[in-house]
Amino acid sequence: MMRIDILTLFPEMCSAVYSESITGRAISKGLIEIHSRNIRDFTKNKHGSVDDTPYGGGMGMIMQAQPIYDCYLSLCEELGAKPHLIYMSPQGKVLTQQRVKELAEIPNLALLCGHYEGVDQRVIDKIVDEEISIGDYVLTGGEIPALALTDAVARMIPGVLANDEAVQNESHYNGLLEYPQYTKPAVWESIAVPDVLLSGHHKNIDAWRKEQSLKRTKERRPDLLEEKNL
Ligand code: 4GS
Repeated sequence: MMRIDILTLFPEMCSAVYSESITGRAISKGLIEIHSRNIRDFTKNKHGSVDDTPYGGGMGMIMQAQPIYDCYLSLCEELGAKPHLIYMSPQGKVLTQQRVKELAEIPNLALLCGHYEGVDQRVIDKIVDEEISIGDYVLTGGEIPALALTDAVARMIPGVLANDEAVQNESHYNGLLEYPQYTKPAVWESIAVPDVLLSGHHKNIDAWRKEQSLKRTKERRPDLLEEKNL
């Protein structure tokens, strides 16, 4: 079974999110284990602090190596193995659906969440296997990125989603954006659903959806098409 461990200063923030909805159900069904480990529990500082000012000067505080390292070692001990440790940071490679699929095959993932201005580079160099960013913008902590990655990985595990089609048809699964979707009523605010969807002609419906996906991708994300053609 797959297991994900989140190394964080805010374990309750993480568990509050993954205990709900589809990830919560996946945990109850025994399809995935998700845990959070509080980095602060591993401080050896008498004040319980986990950060200090940067050498060389500059703004803000830096997370110290020792509590992170000891938190990681205690996880390794509990697992009886080294997990694949990912540091969530804007310096990492931007996460893609392709990488999500690959990560879903790794039995033990651990996600390190930074806070403040950063993490002492020495502990990153010593234990981190991979750095991943969820996008080119800056958050206040790595928890939301870790939860985004956890959510994306969990839904790739067989049995987590109701039907496998839900996985297959979605945006980015085949490198294209999703086609537009409609539900009842057939006319709303004088706006009708496209005729083809009411025709019952499945070949035509598939062709229309494929064409809409391509059109949308061309208009909104031409970069995805270029990537596909490479
Ligand atoms: C991201 C991101 C991020 C960077 C954490 C500043 C606190 C913050 N992490 N993808 N220090 N984007 N991290 O913004 O992963």
